[in-house]
Amino acid sequence: MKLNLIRTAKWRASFVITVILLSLTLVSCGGGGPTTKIDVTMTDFQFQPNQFTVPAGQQITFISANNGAVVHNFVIMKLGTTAGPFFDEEDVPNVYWEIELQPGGSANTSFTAPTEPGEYEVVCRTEGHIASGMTAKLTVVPAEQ
Ligand SMILES: [Cu+2]
Repeated sequence: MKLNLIRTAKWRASFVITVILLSLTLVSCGGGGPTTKIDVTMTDFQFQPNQFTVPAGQQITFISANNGAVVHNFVIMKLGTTAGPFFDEEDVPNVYWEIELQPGGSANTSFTAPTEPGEYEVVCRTEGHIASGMTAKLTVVPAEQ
């Protein structure tokens, strides 16, 4: 009887641990599915998170805060284009959508996701920030019919 109780307790503990591990895995993968809401924190010099998946052509709510000490931008480059190692004048025509946030600033706005599915580069165009690693990836997937 006592042994059975111990076994049950052990089984419960391993079950709880499994559930916790599973939920952590789901959270760290970001769920994988497309979302119509992007909530991103900008710091010196990162986007957190730095991967987004949205449905093509849909209105995307964009919520962001700049927790850094300098100006940051969220710049979505057009499909098939890249800003390269630094953003300069010749990259301007390749911008799909962008927003600039002052230090301590925040935004609650929206934009229309590109209609063409694919992987879009996201960068911060403030000088030197791409080199510092301030990039992200926007994946556009076909919208559900
Ligand atoms: Cu930046």
